[in-house]
Amino acid sequence: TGNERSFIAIKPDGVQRGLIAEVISRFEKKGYKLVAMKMIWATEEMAANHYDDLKGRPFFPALVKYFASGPIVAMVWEGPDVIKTGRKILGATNPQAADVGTLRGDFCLTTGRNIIHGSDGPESAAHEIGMWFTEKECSAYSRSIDSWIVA
Ligand code: YYY
Ligand code: MG
Repeated sequence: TGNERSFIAIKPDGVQRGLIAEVISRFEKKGYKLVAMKMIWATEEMAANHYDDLKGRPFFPALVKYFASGPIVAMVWEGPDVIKTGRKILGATNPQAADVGTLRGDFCLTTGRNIIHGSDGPESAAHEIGMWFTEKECSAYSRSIDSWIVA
């Protein structure tokens, strides 16, 4: 939980709907540090690999098509407890169950178009970061404001 990293991706619907800045803003204002970011149009193979733990679920084919339906914004965010807290910022998987004030609670309506992905644990975070980014693409840097954010 100390200085963890989480993989966060704005899905194709979030990009199409103009929610890139809104998502970045929530994580940035919270105090988390953006250490990698790129826009990428995933192939269905990449989408299937990203969601390989869900292979065999009835919604898997539709999920893969949705995730590969347009460019996504892939990011790595760093900071204390960013995996668990990041999931709270996203809100519940089903937007109808997501609390108001969360990204999914505020900006979307159905599970099949829930605008954003976030790693659900340390193992998936490591797998996903390694899948989407090289080590060199993740910048380890400090900000002069860090001591005003973390103590
Ligand atoms: O991590 P999170 O995105 O919140 O949910 P997962 O259970 O990992 O499922 C990934 C993705 O699959 C979800 O964001 C939407 C889709 N999905 C679905 O379409 N229908 C379901 N019943 C469950 C998940
Ligand atoms: Mg998940």
